Amino acid sequence: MAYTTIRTTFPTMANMSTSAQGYRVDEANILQKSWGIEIPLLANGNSSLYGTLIQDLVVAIVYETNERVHVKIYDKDQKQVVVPNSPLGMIRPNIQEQFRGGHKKKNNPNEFNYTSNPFSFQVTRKSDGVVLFDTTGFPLVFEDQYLEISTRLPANNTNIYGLGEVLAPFKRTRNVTTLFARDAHDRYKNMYGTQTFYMDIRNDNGAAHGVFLLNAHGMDIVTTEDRITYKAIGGILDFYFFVPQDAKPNSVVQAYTSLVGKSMMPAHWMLGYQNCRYNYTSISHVQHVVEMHDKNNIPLEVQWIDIDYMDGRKDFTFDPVNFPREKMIDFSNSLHEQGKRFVVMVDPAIPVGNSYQPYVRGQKLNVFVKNVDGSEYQGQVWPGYTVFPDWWHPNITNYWQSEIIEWMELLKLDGIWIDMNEPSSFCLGSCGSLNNSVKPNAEPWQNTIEEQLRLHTFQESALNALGQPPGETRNLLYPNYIINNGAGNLSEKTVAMTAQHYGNISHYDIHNLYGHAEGYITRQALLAYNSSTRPFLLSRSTFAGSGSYMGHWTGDIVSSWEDMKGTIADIFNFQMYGISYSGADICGFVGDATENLCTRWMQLGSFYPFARMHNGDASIDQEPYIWESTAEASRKALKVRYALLPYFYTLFEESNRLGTGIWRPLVFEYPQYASIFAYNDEQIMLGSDILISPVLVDHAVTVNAQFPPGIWYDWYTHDILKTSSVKEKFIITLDAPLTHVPVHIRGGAIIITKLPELLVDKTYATPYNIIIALNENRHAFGRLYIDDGYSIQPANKSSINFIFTGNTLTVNGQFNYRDTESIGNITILSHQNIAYSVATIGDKKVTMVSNGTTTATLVTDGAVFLDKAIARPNYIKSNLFVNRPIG
Ligand code: MIG
Repeated sequence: MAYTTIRTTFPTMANMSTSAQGYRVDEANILQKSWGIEIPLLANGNSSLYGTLIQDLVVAIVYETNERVHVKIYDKDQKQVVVPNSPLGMIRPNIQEQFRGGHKKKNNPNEFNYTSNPFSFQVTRKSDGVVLFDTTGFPLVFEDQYLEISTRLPANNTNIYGLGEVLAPFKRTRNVTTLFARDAHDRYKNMYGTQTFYMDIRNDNGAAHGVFLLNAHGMDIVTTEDRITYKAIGGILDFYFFVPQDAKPNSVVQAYTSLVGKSMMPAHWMLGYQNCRYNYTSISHVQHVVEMHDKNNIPLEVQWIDIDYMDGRKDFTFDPVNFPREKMIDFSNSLHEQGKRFVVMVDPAIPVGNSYQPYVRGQKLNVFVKNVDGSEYQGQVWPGYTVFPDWWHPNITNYWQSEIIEWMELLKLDGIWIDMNEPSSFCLGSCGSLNNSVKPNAEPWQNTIEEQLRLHTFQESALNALGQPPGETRNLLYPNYIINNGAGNLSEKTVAMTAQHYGNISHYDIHNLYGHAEGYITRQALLAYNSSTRPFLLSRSTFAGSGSYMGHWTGDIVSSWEDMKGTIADIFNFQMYGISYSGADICGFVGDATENLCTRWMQLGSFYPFARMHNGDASIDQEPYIWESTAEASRKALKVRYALLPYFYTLFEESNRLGTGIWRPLVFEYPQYASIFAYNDEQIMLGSDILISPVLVDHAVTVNAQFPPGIWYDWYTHDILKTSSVKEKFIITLDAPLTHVPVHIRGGAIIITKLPELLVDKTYATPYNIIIALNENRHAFGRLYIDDGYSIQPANKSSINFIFTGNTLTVNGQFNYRDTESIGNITILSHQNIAYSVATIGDKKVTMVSNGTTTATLVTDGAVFLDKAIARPNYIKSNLFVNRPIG
């Protein structure tokens, strides 16, 4: 089939294949196992839609845990390629083994039911009898290269979140989501990573559940008001349903990450503000940029360098003129002397060349991806023709570890940034291994359009000529069902689908796992380099569970108001996928930022879980000191971030242990108001206690923000939000002049802060301050986690609860971290006038400084420590209130 025959419209895409005959249950052969049930299915006919029909299927149902049921529909012969065990670290395909822990039907909140002919199934939540997943009326299609299944949704009652990576509003509406890793940032189209998890929050009662399809093949997922249809081009239908007992959205995220992995624990410094751009022209340019941050009193914790430092953009080399080796080493040292950190980019593609040692060494170990004929697959990336490390090869750990360790040691790096790992390749097929007369210039865009087309045709026929791997019956290059890939054919702009990985795995079957696997292998390398401190790794491509290895940034967003707003939904999504350490290029990558945009973006980005400015090679400068209002706004917003570092860090510890996100949409925290908050992807809850209401519109100086009922305190002024001004849908208009970003504390929270300094360590060296923000009942609660901030296995940790009730602050928990962590100020925010001004700490009477109205501050003189003493009953006691409302 010629390239030109590839369809660009998708006639079947939005429709289900209702004409399919489906399957029937082979009732006589149902097996009740110790771990669940196995239901054999037989095809009802032999006609197929897009490939070869698979006649015999098995549906295995396992009630795996008290909050999850596993429904796995697979081919009886197990010929379909499933998500491989390694290097995923997830429990994979051996079903018996996988199911051994199962059989928890009695306690399982789900019930699985099926209809025999045509086979369909329903997953029902027992507690309220609500059907969560229902394939009734949609015949199952199971072919070697086409799998289709649909579930019915109750129209107007569902809110679907997830299914990415996609640039779209947070609440998914009528849409086709294509999942096929691609080097592009493109609204509604497939992007860098693939995430097949979704959450459904129901409007009527706020109950949430989650659904995960473990399948790494390319697919389209069609969502309409009353249906979700999956259309995958391979693998099996391996579903997990998450129904936690309390049906809360955050619990669904916890249940999902219990399967795929919890987010990695960042070190303290990773929470600092970071700077980068593509096209810093020399090391002295970068030095100047670092100095300018200092001069302008803008905190800078980490300076990054993009591929600019490389010689000819080859990994592990230095541009001899602009970024010479010695100067790079000096730069790294000087950053470290200033208490700052250094991260650089390493791309997966390795340039071909017999004098380039990383290539030679990889060849010796045989670790590069192959063509069907066994020759080296040579694509094209920044440095010209390149090979691609095969992360599944048994020698790969050995290879990548020695390259990475040497590099880390040489530059004393604090982390690695992995880009282009979709994987991205600029030509079609193994263009580098073609003969010279048809080789294009090293960079395709140096050729004329006519030349590019001619080369493309040639590359395509060369790719076709390589043929299919031995024994392959599928059509890997031109599957009949054409997913809505933004790049066109599956092999465009990436490694060809017939390229071979270790163990005769075709790229077709693991394409979506390439970046995830690189992340896993790179993390192992970083751990081999330094096994005691937490590795730092940022990846563009991700898969389910990537968060336990690495962080993620959202790629090449545009410096526009629309894209700035879009980062909120993007980051909400990645929190839900368990990749908590995520962020977007502050002030945008493509195109030029303006002062207003960058000022507002710094206010938003100051609260990204991963807060880094990054800029494109052709864009004007946008560092926070470039414009006056931006500098001012950055200093103010980053002060809030740094004050909140203990709060952020505690959230990250919870994310690492429980799986919950750092950023949460209001609907996750207040699902009881789902119908009101469902569409809100403009405000951010930082954990449960801080609400950020950024300005997302040019020239706006107010924000129409939603506030759940209750008491909210202004971060800066401690003013109480007047609930009487709450209008329809809890909307309150807040003042937000250009350099101000509204931040509120939830009444009922105790927030532990630090005094903001320009570096994370310096900030951490200040005492802990306690903000007690009372609710209507004059209660408040907060938690603080402390460890050394960098160890993988910290020897000493403190996990401290702060409870305020009955005018007494009770502090309890575990106090194993050092005893010298002192408490500075204790501030009480109340909705009632504070009348008394006396408190005791231990047996000391202390005076509270009160403004006579609703706030009071207790100054400890640094004599109170977060040690066991503070946990004594009534250790901190105050008597503050008259029960008289304000006014
Ligand atoms: O194709 O390394 O998304 O952050 O600056 C461009 C250069 C390659 C894409 C990344 C971007 C990075 C750029 N890279």
